Amino acid sequence: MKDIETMNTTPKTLMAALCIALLAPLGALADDAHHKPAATAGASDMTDGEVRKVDIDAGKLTLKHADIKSLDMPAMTMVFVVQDKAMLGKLKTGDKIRFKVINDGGKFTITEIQPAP
Ligand SMILES: [Cu+2]
Repeated sequence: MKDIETMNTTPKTLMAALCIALLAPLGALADDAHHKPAATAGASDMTDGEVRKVDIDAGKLTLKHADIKSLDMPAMTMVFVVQDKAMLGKLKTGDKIRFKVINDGGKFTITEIQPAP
């Protein structure tokens, strides 16, 4: 009977291991946000980008952006939602900016925009 008990226990152990494996990257991500290298102190959560399209009515901004470390996203061109449409008022295609973006329930939302230094 020992063998049957072992057989029954193994899948549970496997499931637990899987759950930990699935949760680990999330924990690592959250942890990473608090341990940024000091090299870019002050602007560590800002990402470089170039404006491709401004849609003030929809509150959307198309950016060609550099790696976004906090979201684990490689460089690409994509559309972002802005937290406040007023942020788009002084932007135009071709502008070089630095921005702060959060993942708001799967919606990438820009919370801050600055002119590139
Ligand atoms: Cu992207």
